Amino acid sequence: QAGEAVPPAQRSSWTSFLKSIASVSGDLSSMTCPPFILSPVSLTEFPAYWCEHPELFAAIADQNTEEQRTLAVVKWFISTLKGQYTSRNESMGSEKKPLNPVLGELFYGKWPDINGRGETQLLVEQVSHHPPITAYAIENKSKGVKLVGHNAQKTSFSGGSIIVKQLGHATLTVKLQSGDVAEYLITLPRLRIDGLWYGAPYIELSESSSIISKSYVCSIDYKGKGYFSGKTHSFKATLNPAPGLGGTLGSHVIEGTWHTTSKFTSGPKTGMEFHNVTGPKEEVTAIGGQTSGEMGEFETRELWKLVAKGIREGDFDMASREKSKIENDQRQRRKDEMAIGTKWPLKHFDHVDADPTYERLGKLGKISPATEDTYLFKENWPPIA
Ligand code: CLR
Repeated sequence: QAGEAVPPAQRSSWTSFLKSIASVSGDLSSMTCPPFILSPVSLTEFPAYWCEHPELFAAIADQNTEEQRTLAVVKWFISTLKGQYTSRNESMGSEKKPLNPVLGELFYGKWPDINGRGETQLLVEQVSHHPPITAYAIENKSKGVKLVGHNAQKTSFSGGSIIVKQLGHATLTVKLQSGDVAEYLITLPRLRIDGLWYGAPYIELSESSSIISKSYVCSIDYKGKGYFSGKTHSFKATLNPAPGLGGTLGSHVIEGTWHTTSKFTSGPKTGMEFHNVTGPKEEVTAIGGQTSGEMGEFETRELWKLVAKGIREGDFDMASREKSKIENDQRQRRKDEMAIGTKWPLKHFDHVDADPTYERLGKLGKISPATEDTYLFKENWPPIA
């Protein structure tokens, strides 16, 4: 039945929300939703999903060959998907609408050094509001592993589902003992948000994404539960040596479900387990970016404190009052900037129209578009880490 999972008092507003998303496509972030579907977490916290297995991120540095390193990168990547795409269902019962970050919103965090894996730092900045774009950097300095990326979404509505095309990409770099730097270009899968009719949205991944370095092209295909066969959250990763490198490097195929386990199904390791995320994950520890160690007014958990409290405690009047205050303040700031002809300065990133790493590696994997803009990290970590 329609709206089965929706509190009865919110059913009609849920139905009108569904009708409106069918007509407004492009950007869902600023649409008004009934309270039951609101999450108290801002999208600036999402990049932390990239490192909920800090030991796998660190392990990328500990490999001896390019083949092993590539497998370690793919294993870390696949192991992040469960958190990225199913964790709200686990923590809140369904996918929810995150808080829409304001321009300049910041989130800092870290994962501690345990068992010699080194400390990993996280920095996130909302670099655009219309459209919403989030940039992030994650670095384990002692291991020399760093991920820098940005993402935005383009949404449309099809067959009762929301289709989310992820825009943006990430680059993972690893400092090698030889002094060289290995680079991996990471693109992102497409999402389908199903279960809307019932008021219990969840994500399925579709189509494909890539991980490309100068030695390997890894293409990952995603499939959900089909009408005839197939399991939810299935994937198949195919790793092939980059053009011209065949013969020296091996090919591998890995299959499984990204929220549980997978194994090698072709290549020298056939039959061996690849990834396993049935165990615990490590959530990020949020830290303040001020010299004092405190959180500034634009840091996510400080900025949204009262809105989040309202949503968590069911005080939606307070939530919407506090949200309006933030939005009005933003409008005023933009007006003032217009009046004096200035622009909000980004703190940690510089926008560039083309990303040479994307162009160079993207060509090896024949990905489209051939070029993309990007946000270069200024390497200015906050004083407290
Ligand atoms: C953000 C980048 C992360 C992966 C990720 C996971 C969930 C996505 C989110 C991204 C973007 C915003 C998103 C969300 C799921 C629902 C939400 C698409 C891609 C939309 C804006 C809210 C839709 C509202 C319904 C749930 C009613 O690495």
